[in-house]
Amino acid sequence: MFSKVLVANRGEIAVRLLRALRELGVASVAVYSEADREALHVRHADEALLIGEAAPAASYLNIERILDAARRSGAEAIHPGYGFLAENAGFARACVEAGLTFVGPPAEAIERMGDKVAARKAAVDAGAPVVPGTLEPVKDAGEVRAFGAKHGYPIAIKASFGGGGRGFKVVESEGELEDALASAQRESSLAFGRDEVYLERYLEGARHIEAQILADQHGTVLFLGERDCTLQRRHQKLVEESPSPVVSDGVRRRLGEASVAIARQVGYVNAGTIETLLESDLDNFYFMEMNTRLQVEHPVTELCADIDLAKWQVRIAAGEKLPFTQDDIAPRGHAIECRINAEDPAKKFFPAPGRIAAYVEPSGPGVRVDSGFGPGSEIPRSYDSLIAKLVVWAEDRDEARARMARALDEFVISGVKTTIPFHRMIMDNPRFAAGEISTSFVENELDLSGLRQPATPAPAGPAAIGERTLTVEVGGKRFEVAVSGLGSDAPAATAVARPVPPQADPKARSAAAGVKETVRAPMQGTVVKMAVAAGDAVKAGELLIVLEAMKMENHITSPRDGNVVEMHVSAGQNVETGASLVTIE
Ligand code: MV4
Repeated sequence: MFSKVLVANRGEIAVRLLRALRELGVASVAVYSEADREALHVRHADEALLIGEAAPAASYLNIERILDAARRSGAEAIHPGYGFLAENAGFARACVEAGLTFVGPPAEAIERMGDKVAARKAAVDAGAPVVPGTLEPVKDAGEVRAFGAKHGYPIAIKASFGGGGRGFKVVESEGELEDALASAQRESSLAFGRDEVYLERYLEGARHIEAQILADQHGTVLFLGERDCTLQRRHQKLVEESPSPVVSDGVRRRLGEASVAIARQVGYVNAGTIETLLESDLDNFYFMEMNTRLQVEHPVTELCADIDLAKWQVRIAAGEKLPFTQDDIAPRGHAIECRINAEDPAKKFFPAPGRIAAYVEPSGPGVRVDSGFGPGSEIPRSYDSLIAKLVVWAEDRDEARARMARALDEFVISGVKTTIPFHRMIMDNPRFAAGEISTSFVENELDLSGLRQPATPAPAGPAAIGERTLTVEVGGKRFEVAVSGLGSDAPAATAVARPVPPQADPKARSAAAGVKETVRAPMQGTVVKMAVAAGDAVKAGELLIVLEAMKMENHITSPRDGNVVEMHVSAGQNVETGASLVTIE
């Protein structure tokens, strides 16, 4: 076993890994950026080293600075966590060249799976089912047209070096194909510096099922069960569970065999995840890609399989042998994870960074909280918005849902808006309760605009019992007033879920003569394409502008039929949320 390991990450996953090292009796090193001087993960390590400024490129993504921190501290191995450098084959290689152990798969396996076309070939070679599609990158629209003629529509265009929904486009018909291809290529080069794309038949109403793999250096490859990650929004997972409520024993057995075969095919070692789509018939699954890291949602597998994945990652990297076989793996019960993000679910999950005021974690039977923050913590704007993962285990799914609802009610976070009210509503949603959702559920079937954040609890102490003091300004003069019946007496989260009202046929909304309507930017971003010009006649739903935000392209369409009377922006321009884009009359 190593005597000292460096954790090249931050937030909840750094805390998770530092805890694992402490339990293993291995000395730990944290690294932190200037934005994370007060961060919780720093306090969980035996020593901590500042590696650079807040910008990820200057710190958590900076290979040289991380290797230097390892040298300075005398660490023998580096655990990358997820995100940042976790799936960077160059980093894995640089570790080895510096005489350090990378706690993860061999660089060759990361590289092979990072190329999604090569990954599809590996899956085919392993005899696993892959989504019908190309086994080479496509170069031009003619190839897409030929694929459509052969396999029909819709078609999925995907970035060969992509992930996370970037460079992913669905083509519904031949007419959309050229624009979609160009858009996927632009998005892909922007996000990944390469514009190769490939094609798949688009599977409608599919579920997102992933398989957890754990492999040692001695030829043991285990399947530890599946996770259902269907509940997402814009490719951001929100709720994960294990087992999947819709995976039969037969599908599970085939999924496990296929996943192990794929891992063996690429010489995989350490923890990894095979991502699949399960068709709406709930019988056919298809390999999509492999994630060569420990995933955010690994705790649901840990709770059901009763295995500590983080500790096994370190032991495997140190050369230890897995002491069990596939026959010893018998996942039990049901686990659910909710991602508690600093985001406002009523405002399209807009990031809500800031300083946490009150923070009280739930506890009690079957509850686990993996958190990177606490009372007074700052959620910096520079990184993702994950505050904590709330994970529960129970004997069955209904008990797990009830336990999660109870734990969500106990969880107090004030000072920043969070996804807690969203999750609380989901736990009672009849469709979720029945396990009947697809990947479009959050976007198409929920109206979240009425979701309310819980009232800020009154501060602890005598004031919390009956009375608290507020400062009010009346006519510019400040008064101290004692009020009662506020704070802790206020109702808890009122979660309102209403079905989305049927959309009026946009075509029926014809242009009311002389009435102007200005289309505004739904988010801050860069105008990358102007699809119309002043004077053009447009139809409801027609593309007006392509707005790139957070490396994703957003199509801004016309709310109704009419004429473009004014363009307020031009290509290349940066716009703020709410900025006027196009006026239609
Ligand atoms: C698909 C698909 C249907 N058919 N591929 C979205 C991001 C990328 N990782 C893969 N994605 C999808 N690929 C084919 N051939 C549907 C999705 C998809 C999706 C997949 C998993 C979880 C959520 C999703 C939400 C929308 C679309």
